[in-house]
Amino acid sequence: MIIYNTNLMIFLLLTLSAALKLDCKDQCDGDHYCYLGQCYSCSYFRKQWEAKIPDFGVLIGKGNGVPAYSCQNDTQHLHELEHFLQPNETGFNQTVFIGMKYRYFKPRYQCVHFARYYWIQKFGSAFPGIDTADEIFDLTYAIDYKNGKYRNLTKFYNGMSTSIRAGDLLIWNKSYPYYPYGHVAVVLDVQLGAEEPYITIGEENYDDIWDSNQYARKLKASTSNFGLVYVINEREITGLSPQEKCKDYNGSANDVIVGWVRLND
Ligand SMILES: *[C@@H]1O[C@H](CO)[C@@H](O)[C@H](O)[C@H]1NC(C)=O
Ligand SMILES: *[C@@H]1O[C@H](CO)[C@@H](O)[C@H](O)[C@H]1NC(C)=O
Ligand SMILES: *[C@@H]1O[C@H](CO)[C@@H](O)[C@H](O)[C@H]1NC(C)=O
Ligand SMILES: *[C@@H]1O[C@H](CO)[C@@H](O)[C@H](O)[C@H]1NC(C)=O
Ligand SMILES: *[C@@H]1O[C@H](CO)[C@@H](O)[C@H](O)[C@H]1NC(C)=O
Ligand SMILES: CC(=O)N[C@H]1CO[C@H](CO)[C@@H](O)[C@@H]1O
Repeated sequence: MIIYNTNLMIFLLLTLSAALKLDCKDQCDGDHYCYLGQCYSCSYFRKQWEAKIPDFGVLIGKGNGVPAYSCQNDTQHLHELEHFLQPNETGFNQTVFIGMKYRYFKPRYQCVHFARYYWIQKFGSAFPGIDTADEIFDLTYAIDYKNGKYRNLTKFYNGMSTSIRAGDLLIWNKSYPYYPYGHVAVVLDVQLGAEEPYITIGEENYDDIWDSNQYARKLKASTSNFGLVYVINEREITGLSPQEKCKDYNGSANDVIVGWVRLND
C-alpha cells in the first residue's frame, strides 16, 4: 500500500509510537482517544487541528441560515469593534446592538454575539445586555424589536425538563480556566430519537472550526424514563474518527451545562 498523504502517515506513525499500555473498548479517559483497542494521546491530533483554525472574521458555518465567524487569530484587534445592525438591514425602527465582534478567547464571551444574532435574525428579538454568558440563564425577558414590547423567557434546568427545541440558548456555568465567563450556544436541531441521541448546536468562540457547514458540534443527550432531557457536555462523534474527541480540550467534560433559555411565543 502506498500512502500518498504525508500528514496522515506521520499521524499514523506518531499514533502508533505514542501507544499507551492501556486497553480500551471504545473510550479512553482524559486526554486520550481509543483506536483499535488502545489509548493514544490527543496532543498530536489537536496540534494538527488547531493549525487549521481560520483567521478572525472568516465565516465558519451557518446555523439554520445564521452566519457564525471565527474569533481567533485577531492580529489587528478587530475584536474591539462593536457590531450594530442598522434599520436598513433589519427593517426595525432602531439600531440594534448585537455584541462585540466575536472576541478571541479571553474573555471568552464572544459566544454571546452569535446567540444574539440568531435571535434577531430568527425572532426579531434580543436579550438585554449582560456581562457574562452564564447570566443569560437568569434573564426573564427579551426585547421584541418588531413592536418595542417585551417577550418573556422561560428557563429549563438541564435534566429537569422534557422540552428542548431549536432556538433555545444552551448555557454553561462559569468554570476555570476555559470558561471564566460561562458559555452560550444556540440549539439548532434536536434528535432525541436517534440511536445515539444528540442535539446540534451553533456557536462562536468555542473552537472556531465547525464540524459541518450547518452546525458546530453534536452534543450527546439522554432522556430519562420520565422524558426528562439531559444534555451532556461531550461531543457526539458516532460515525467520525475516534480522534475527533480530541477537538475538545482536556477537561472540557468538567464544564457544566446549566440548562437552556427559551423565548416565549
Ligand atoms: C487531562 O486531564 C486529566 C484530568 O483532569 C489530568 O489528570 C491530565 O494530566 C490531563 N492531561 C493533559 C495532557 O493535560
Ligand atoms: C444602511 O445605511 C447606512 C448608513 O446609515 C449605509 O452606510 C449602508 O450602506 C446601508 N446599508 C444598506 C444595506 O443599504
Ligand atoms: C420603535 O417602534 C416601537 C413601536 O413599534 C416604539 O415603541 C419605539 O419607541 C420606536 N423606537 C424608536 C427609536 O422610534
Ligand atoms: C411576562 O412576565 C411578567 C412578569 O412575570 C408577567 O406579569 C406577564 O404577564 C408575562 N407576560 C406574558 C405575555 O406571559
Ligand atoms: C455555577 O458555578 C458556581 C461556582 O462558580 C457554583 O456556585 C454554582 O452552584 C454553579 N451553578 C450550577 C447550576 O451548577
Ligand atoms: C492562519 C493562522 O495564523 N493560524 C493560526 C491561528 O491560531 C492558531 C492558534 O493560536 C495557530 O495555531 C494557527 O497557526
